[in-house]
Amino acid sequence: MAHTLTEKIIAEHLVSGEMNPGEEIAIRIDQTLTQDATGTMAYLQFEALEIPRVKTELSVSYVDHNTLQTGFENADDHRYLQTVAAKHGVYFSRPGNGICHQVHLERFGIPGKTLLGSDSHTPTAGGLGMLAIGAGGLDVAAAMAGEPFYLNMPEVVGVLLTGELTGWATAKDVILELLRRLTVKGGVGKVFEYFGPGVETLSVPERATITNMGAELGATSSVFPSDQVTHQFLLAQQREEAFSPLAADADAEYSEVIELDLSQIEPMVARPHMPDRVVPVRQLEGLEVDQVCIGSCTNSSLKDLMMAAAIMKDRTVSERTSLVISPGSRQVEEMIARNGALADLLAAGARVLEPACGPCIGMGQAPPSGGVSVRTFNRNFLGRSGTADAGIYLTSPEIAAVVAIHGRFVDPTRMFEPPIVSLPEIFEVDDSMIIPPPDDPSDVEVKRGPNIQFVELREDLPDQIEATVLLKVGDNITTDDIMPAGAKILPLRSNIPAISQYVFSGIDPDFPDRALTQAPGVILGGENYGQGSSREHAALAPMHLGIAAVVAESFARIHKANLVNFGILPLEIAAEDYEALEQGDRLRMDDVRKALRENTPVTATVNRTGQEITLSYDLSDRERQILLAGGRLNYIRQRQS
Ligand code: MIC
Ligand code: SF4
Repeated sequence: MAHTLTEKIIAEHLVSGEMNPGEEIAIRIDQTLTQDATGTMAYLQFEALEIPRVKTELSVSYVDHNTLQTGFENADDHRYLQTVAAKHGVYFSRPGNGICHQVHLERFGIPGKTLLGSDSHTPTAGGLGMLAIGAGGLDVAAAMAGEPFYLNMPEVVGVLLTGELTGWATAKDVILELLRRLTVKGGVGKVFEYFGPGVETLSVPERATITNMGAELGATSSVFPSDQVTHQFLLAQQREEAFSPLAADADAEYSEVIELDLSQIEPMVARPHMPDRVVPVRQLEGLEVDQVCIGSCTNSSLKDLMMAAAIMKDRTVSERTSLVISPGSRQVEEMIARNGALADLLAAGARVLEPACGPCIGMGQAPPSGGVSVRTFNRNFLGRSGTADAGIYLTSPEIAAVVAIHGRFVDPTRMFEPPIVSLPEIFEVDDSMIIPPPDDPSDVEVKRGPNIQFVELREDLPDQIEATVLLKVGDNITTDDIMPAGAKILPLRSNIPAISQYVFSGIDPDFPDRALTQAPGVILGGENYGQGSSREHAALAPMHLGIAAVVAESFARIHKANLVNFGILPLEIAAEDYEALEQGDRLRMDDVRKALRENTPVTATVNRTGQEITLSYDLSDRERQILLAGGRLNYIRQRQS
C-alpha cells in the first residue's frame, strides 16, 4: 500500500496503537529539545523520574527565551539548566547561541527522525523532513526517560505546491495564505505534508518558515520531503552524513489535498490580534508604523537577514519607526557580521539584539501605547508584545524592511524589484557554544537557585466535585491569555506559586485570588481553548489555584494534553449549554471517577437553574487513568511501585 511520508515515519517509530486517524498511538522519540522557559520544569520533572541518563539518541537544552537578566532568576535558571544537562547526558546550547528551532535545524536535525520539543514551534524541523512535534515539558521529560510519546494518529493533509514564488512573495506568504484559508483551528488533529513540483523551489529555511507557522494552524506537525535541496542544506552545514532521501509514495492518499500555486501568492500580512487575520499587504498601504522587528524562529535565517540588509543598504530607517533585528542563531549573526550585511543594517539605523526570542515573547522592545508594530514573527496575540493596546502585524522580512524605510505600509510590488542575494555553499560552523555532556557526570553538581521550586502534586481525582465557574471566556483563548509571558512574568517559570498570581492577568486580574478563595474552580471556554504555545504553566498554575476542570466547546491539542498531565479535567460542553452558563454558577458533578472508569460522560447539575448538563470528553484509556491518578507524575509513580 502507498504511504504518505508522515505515515512512513510514524510506522517506523510506532510503539503501540493502530494508525487510524483519531486513535491514540505511541511513537518512539529519537531526539528532544527544550528551551529555558519550559525547560526548568521539564528537567525538574525528569529528575523526579530518577533516571540517571537520557535514553534518547540526542537531547538538547537551549537557552533562548529568558535572556534578559534583570534579576538573579533567569541567570539561576541558566545555571540550573547547564548543570542538570551535564548531569543527565543532555547537550547544552548556551545563551547567545540562538533560538532553539533555528539552531536545531542547522546543527542537529536529521531527516526521518522524530523530535519532541517543549515548545510549540518544534515542527520547524519538519522543513528538514523530520516528524517534529511540540509538547508540554512533562511529555518531553518522559520522552527523555525513554517513554514513548502518545498522540492521536493525525489525519495527513497533502499540500500540493505547484509553480514558483515570484517578485516579493516569500515562504512567509505561503503559510499566511494557508492561515487565511484555514484559520487558527484549521489544522487541529492534522499533519500538513507538502508535496508536488513546487517543493524543490523552496530552500530548507524557507520550508522551515512554513512548517514553523503550521503551529498557528493548530496542526500537530508539518513536514517536507527530504530531497536534493535538503542534501545541499546539510552539505552547507557540513553535516552531509545526516542526509537521506525521503518522500511520500507517488500514489499516497491524503485525507484532503490543498492546492497552492506558488506563482499566485502575493505579499501578505496578518493583522492584530490573530495570525489568521490575513490580507494582502496592498490593502494596508499607508498605515503608519512605529516599530519593525525582524527575527524569531519563523524568519531569521541567513537569507532572511541578508534580504533585509540588501533592502536597507544605503537607506535609513524612517524617523517615525524603530527597527529591531534579532538574528536566529549565532551562525547567522556571525555570517552577516563577516559578509557586511550586519554593517549595512547598522548603517541604516537598526538596533541589533542578541540571537534569541527577544521581542517575540515580550522580552523587551515593547511598542509604544496604541502602537503599530510590524514583525516577522508568528504570533500577534493581544498583549503578547508587552503593550496591552499595541497592534502587531505579521509579515515577511522583505516587507518588514520596506516598511521600516518608509515608516508606513507600502506594497513594493509595482515600485521596484526585490534584491537578489547569493548564499555561500558552505556555512560557518562553530559549535563551541554547544557543550556536550561529559561521559562521566559523577563530579557534576546540579545548582539550584532560590527561585527554583519543585511543583506540588495533586491527590487522586475525587468522586464528587462541586466547583464554581470562576471565569467565562470566548473562542480561541490562547495560552498567552491564560498564562502571560513577557519580561516580568517569564522569570517566574520555575516558581509555580509565584507565577500563578498572573493567571489570566490580562483578562481578569482578580482571577488568582478568586480561584484560591473559592477553590475548587472551573474555567468555562469556547472553541479551541488553549491554542498557541506548549507552556505547561497554563495548566500547572491553574492546578496550583485549585482548578478542577476546564469546560470548553473544544480544546487545542497540546494544552489538552497538559491539562491531563496535571490532573485537570478537560470536559467538552455543547454550544447551547455554554451559552446558558454564567460566571459564578456552581456545578455539582457526581460519580466522576465511575464515569471516567467507564468512559461515559460526566453529568453536572447547575445550582442556579437546577438543570443537568452533559459534559463529554475525548480521552484515551491511558489519559483517563492519568486523570484518575491526579496527574501523570502520580500515574508514572503508581505504575513503578
Ligand atoms: C511561544 O512562542 O509562545 C513560546 C514562548 O515559545 C512558547 C513556549 C513557552 O511559553 O515557553 C511555545 O511556543 O510553546
Ligand atoms: Fe521564541 Fe517566538 Fe519562536 Fe516562541 S515563537 S520559540 S518565543 S522566537
